[in-house]
Amino acid sequence: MAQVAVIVGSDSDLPVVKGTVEILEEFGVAYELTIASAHRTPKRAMDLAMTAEERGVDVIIAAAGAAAHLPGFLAAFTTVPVIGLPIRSGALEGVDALYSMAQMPSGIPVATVGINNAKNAALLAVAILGVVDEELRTKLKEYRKRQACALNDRAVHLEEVGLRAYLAEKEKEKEKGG
Ligand code: RP5
Repeated sequence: MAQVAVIVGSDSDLPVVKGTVEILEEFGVAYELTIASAHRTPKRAMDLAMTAEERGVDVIIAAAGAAAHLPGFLAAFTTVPVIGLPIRSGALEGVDALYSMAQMPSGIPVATVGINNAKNAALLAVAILGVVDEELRTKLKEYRKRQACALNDRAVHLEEVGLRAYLAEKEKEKEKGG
């Protein structure tokens, strides 16, 4: 059974959501991934939200761009926590989606991460699941330790080689696609 339901408003959101799914897989979180739109397929979106609890879903991640009503729409039909992932798209480049999610009227909250911040949506889901799942909580603490070590290593290296050499190395890495 899926612990997390990842729902995207359109298949055009999938390249961004790949980053969410990768983190969920890294943590061994069971997830389901599907497409439903608050505007184009509202009945399908409503059904997914209404049955989330009985499907065993503990967190919903809803990704959408433009006037993105999907997370708020889903949240209206379930008490399962909803994380909104605003997708960068269209003339306003995701600011519209960010506001649509973060500025939910009082009473039905949507936890909102940054525009295209697919990774944070998954990490927040893991943290929520970790409230009652000790193994997951431990994995999250280890993940953060690894992250901190990597940053400390970079700081030591910067101090050793100096700004110009450091930036040149980064540039080379970028060229190599690293
Ligand atoms: C939203 O509109 C979707 O979530 C997507 O981000 C955006 C554009 O959708 P498409 O026109 O690419 O299907 O509903």
